[in-house]
Amino acid sequence: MDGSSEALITYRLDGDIALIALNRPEKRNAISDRVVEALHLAVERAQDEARAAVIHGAGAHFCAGLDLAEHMEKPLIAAVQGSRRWHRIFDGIERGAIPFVCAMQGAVVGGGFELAAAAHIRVADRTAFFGLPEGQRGIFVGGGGAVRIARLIGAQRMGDMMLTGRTVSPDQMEQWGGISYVVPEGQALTRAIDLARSAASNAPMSNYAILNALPRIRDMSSEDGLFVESLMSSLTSVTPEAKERLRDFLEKRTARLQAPKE
Ligand code: 1HE
Repeated sequence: MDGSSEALITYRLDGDIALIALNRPEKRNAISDRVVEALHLAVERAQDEARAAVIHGAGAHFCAGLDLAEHMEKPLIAAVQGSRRWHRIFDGIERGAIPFVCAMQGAVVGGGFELAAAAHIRVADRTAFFGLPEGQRGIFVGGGGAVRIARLIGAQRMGDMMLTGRTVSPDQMEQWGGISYVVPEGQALTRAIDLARSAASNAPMSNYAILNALPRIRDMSSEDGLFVESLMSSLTSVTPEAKERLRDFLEKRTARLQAPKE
C-alpha cells in the first residue's frame, strides 16, 4: 500500500482479524477511485494473512457513498468502468476466502450501503441510518446494490427507498433483513470484532464453502443447488480438520451449544 492510499484506508492486524477502516471522515468516508483502490489492496492483504476481517468507518458516519465531486467529472465510459471496478472488488469481498463483518454508524448511504451488502455479517449501532439517494442525485446504484441490496431486503423495498429518498432506521433495516445486529451507540465495532472472532474460529474450508457455495446455490435451480450442496458437504467432511473437530465433539472436548441470551 503506498503512503497516500494508507491515509484513505487504514489496515491493522489484530491477532487473526484484519481491521480495515474507511478513513476519510472529513468527507464522510465518501468512496473515490483512490479509496476503492486502497480498499482493494486492504481486502487482498486480509485474505492473505487474516482469518476474518472487519470493515468500519472512521468518524460519525460509516460512509456517504460514491464521491460525487469526482463522479461529476467523469465521462460515460469512465463511469461504466468505475462501476465494473467496484463490482470486481466487492465480489472479491463477498466470494473471497475469509468472512467480512461490517460495523456501521451514522450514514450508510448509496455506495456505502452497497459495500456493507457485500460483507457477510452487518452490525449497526443506534445512530445508523440507511439511504439510497441515487434518484435525488440523478444517478443509479453502481456498486452491486441492484443485485445485493435487492436480494437482502427485496426489490420492492429497495425501489421504495430509491424512489422516495427516505432513510431507514436500524430496527427497520434489521426487520427487513438488511442487517443482523443492532447495538447501542458506539458498540458496533466491538461487536463486529467479536463476531469476526467467532467466524475466524471455524474450519477455513467450511468458511470457504459458506462464502462461495451459498451465494452460487442461491442463483441455481433447486435441483442443481441440492446437487452442489451434496458435493460441498462431502468435500468439507473429508478434510482432516473436520475429522478432528467431529472427534472432539464426540469425545466431549468441545463446548455444547446453548440457547441465546436475550
Ligand atoms: C461528500 C459526500 C459524497 C459528503 N461525495 N463529498 N451520497 C449521498 O448523496 C450522500 C451525501 N452526503 C450527505 O447526505 C451528508 O454528507 C451526510 C448525511 C452523509 C453527512 O452530513 P454532514 O452534515 O455530517 O456532512 P456534510 O457537511 O454534508 O459533508 C461534509 C463534507 O463531506 C462536505 O465537504 P466540504 O468540502 O464542504 O467540507 C461534503 O461535500 C462532503 N461529502 N458526502 C463527495 N458522497 C457506485 S454508485 C453509488 C452511488 C451513490 O453512492 S449515490 C449516494 C451519494
